[in-house]
Amino acid sequence: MSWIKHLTFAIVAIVFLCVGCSRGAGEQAGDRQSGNGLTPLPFNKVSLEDDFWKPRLETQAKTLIPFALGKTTPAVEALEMAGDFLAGDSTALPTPHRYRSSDLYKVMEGAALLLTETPDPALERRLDKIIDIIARAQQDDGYLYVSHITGVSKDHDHWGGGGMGDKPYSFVLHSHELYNMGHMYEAAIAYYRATGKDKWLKVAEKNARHINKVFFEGDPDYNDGKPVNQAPGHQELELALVKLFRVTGDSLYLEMAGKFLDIRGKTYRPEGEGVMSGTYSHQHKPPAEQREAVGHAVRATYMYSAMADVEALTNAGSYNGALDKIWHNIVDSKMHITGGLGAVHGIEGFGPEYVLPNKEAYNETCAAVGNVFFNYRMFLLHGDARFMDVAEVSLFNNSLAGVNLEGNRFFYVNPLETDGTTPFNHGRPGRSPWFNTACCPSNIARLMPQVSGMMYAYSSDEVYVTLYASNSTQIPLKDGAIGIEQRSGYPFDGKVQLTFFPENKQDFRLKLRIPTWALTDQFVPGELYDYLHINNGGGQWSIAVNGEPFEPILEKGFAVIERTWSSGDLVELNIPMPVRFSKTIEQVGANQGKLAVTRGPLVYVAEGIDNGGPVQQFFLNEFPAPDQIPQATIDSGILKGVVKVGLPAGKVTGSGVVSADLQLIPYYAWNNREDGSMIVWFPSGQDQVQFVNDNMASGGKFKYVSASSTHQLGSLTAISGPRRPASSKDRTIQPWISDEAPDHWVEIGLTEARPIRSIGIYWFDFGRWNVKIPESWQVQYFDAGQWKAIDLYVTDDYAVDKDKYNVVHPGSDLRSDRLRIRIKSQGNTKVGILDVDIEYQNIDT
Ligand code: FUB
Ligand code: ZN
Repeated sequence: MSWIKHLTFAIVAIVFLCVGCSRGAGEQAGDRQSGNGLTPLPFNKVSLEDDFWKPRLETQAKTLIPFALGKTTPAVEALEMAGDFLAGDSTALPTPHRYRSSDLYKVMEGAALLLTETPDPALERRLDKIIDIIARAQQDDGYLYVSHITGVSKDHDHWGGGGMGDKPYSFVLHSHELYNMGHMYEAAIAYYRATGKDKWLKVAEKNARHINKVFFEGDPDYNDGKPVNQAPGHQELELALVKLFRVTGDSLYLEMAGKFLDIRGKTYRPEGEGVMSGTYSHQHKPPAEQREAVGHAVRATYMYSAMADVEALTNAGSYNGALDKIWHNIVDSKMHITGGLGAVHGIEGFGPEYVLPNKEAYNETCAAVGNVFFNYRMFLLHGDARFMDVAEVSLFNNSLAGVNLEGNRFFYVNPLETDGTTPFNHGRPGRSPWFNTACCPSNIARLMPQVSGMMYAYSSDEVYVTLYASNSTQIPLKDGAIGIEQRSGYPFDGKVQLTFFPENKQDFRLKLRIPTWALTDQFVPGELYDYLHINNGGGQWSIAVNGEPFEPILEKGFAVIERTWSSGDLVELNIPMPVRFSKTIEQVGANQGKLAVTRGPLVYVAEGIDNGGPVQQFFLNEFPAPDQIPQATIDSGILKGVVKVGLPAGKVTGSGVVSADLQLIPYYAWNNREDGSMIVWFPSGQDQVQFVNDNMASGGKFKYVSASSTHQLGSLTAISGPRRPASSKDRTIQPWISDEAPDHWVEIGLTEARPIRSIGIYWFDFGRWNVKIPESWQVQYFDAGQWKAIDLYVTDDYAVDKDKYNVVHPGSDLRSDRLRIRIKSQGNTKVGILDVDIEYQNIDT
């Protein structure tokens, strides 16, 4: 493998630097960098002093982390049971699950990152206790996977009986054994950096050596002693191995990351449909030969991140061609303006080029986080600002939207339009307190504290300023450390002041990122989106050094200031943030005749709550000069500090078109006050307004509904009717209620056999009449004279939660005009349903 040739060189070239070491003992080794010589300044070296990120981190510490640690307690309990099992006690066994522990690890990673910034002895003690439990759940040989260790995997009949395989590493395509470990390594590394304690890091290293033996050398206890030699179905371990290399300096881990990338698509290729296809998990070709972004978007971005990492560290050139083409394929044809990736439901992934629906967009929060990770690593690989520009757009828009401002409600799915009632977010029409698959909230928990680590990078005589926010830091250049104080109101204000305090008077090159949204006619790099020229003239970005205007040269999107620096030197960067309008290239059918509004790096939306009802009624056809557009900082309430924008608009009403003042707020801040309508892409004229609520247009949604029984208190019209329940106790809808029996069914006839995307059930239970949430349920479809169970999507379960739609997605193509919901009661009770929501695979291109 060509990259291995370069490894020795890369390792020799590693620069050992201690950048203002704080608590963590892992600092010197942890910051090593090689290859192109660009070193990221770690998050814990940047002290935030701003009004945007710092308050969010305080919310993380106060709310999100304690809340998320509470939610992930079942994973701790399961690990505890695995530890007991290994100690000979099998009285309590965990429920089988493939990746629950990964969510816990991500939350712990987030907690550890915060500890660096804000020491918290109680939190540290809590983490130490969980770390003891994790260490106890690890087998002596290093293996760590609760369901196989305790043997409960044999009871896991979900999804064809094979979600985990029947023994360790027998189904790495979907078992998530390596995915869990990757997240554990990242968390263990964060904890080591934060505290200097290495117990967990040793657990991670022991596991990594075990994996190396089993996968690449052969271990008599696994796979009959033959090397497994197969890449994981869900990427993550690869990038975590690179981190493990960075923190320990042990080249084995970098070598393993390279091997896992290079055997992918060579030693094993799934050849089924859907989640069993080669493209879903990027095993259709070896990564170095891939040219397009396909399949599951989170898995993809984690893999691309690892490729960029390995490339940066080895300089082998193995992945450059693939990364370049894939990156272009994304930004030229598959990325929403919010930085969202993975537009299509079903595979949670990339669709064909230009399929970028708005209402129907999937855009998993994790995929946006992955987009940030990938582009940040591409920046480190190439030193080119356009990658940071994509990372920034994905960070400030789709990723940040993933959590509310209070830190306790989340988006998994991130559409660019909604009517306020469609339960797009895995069963809810707005944010959800948690999810049965909790990858997204836990990803947010660890993303936010990493942001300060993406603000600066450096080489021996260059300082890159890559994201703006008030902070102070020290950067270790070859001729001495440079203290920096940055002041900025970013992302709402583009004025940035940087004061420099070099240890000695010295020469270095300062490189300030000038974002695509200010430097070009586009909001974000790529061919998809262009500004309308109609309202330009917001002013040019400019730089002053010690009060004197300065004309910098531009290098790869960075303004370069090269001089001999003295203490107190002041650089003022001014990037005006006029309100701009963007259009999409004509290949994207969903956005034709539509405009999006941006300001600086932020995408703006209109929400029903600010605009007196459904925002689908408005159109934009007036484009005032930037200085004529009202903009104000909201001074109270949950949105305090957010800059809102007002625009003249037309509004289509039942009695004609009227003028209106449309109020807009940033995309990341939507759905913080109530569930309601939202829109990003506005019709540019009255004719483009399509104000019809498809879901509610007709009285009966289905051709027919029948049931095994209907109690006299209930009615089947709840199921076929248009109303959306407010809660499982909603008495304004007459629910369907069964008679008392152990088993029930409800049958739904559909007008045609269109491909079905999801089925959601809203259970009724108001604590009386012996109506109870059922014990379990299942969806069947009618085929060749028989009722057959649908295949469930790989991460779905038949949940029985109250106050939401319990949504399942078919794991393979499902077209049927007859569905049955089979329901088992908790004993001999009645069961009740307030609504059934069936969504089709129709994409509004
Ligand atoms: O499979 C683990 C996580 O669950 C994935 O990253 C998400 O897309 C969700 O499917
Ligand atoms: Zn997720």
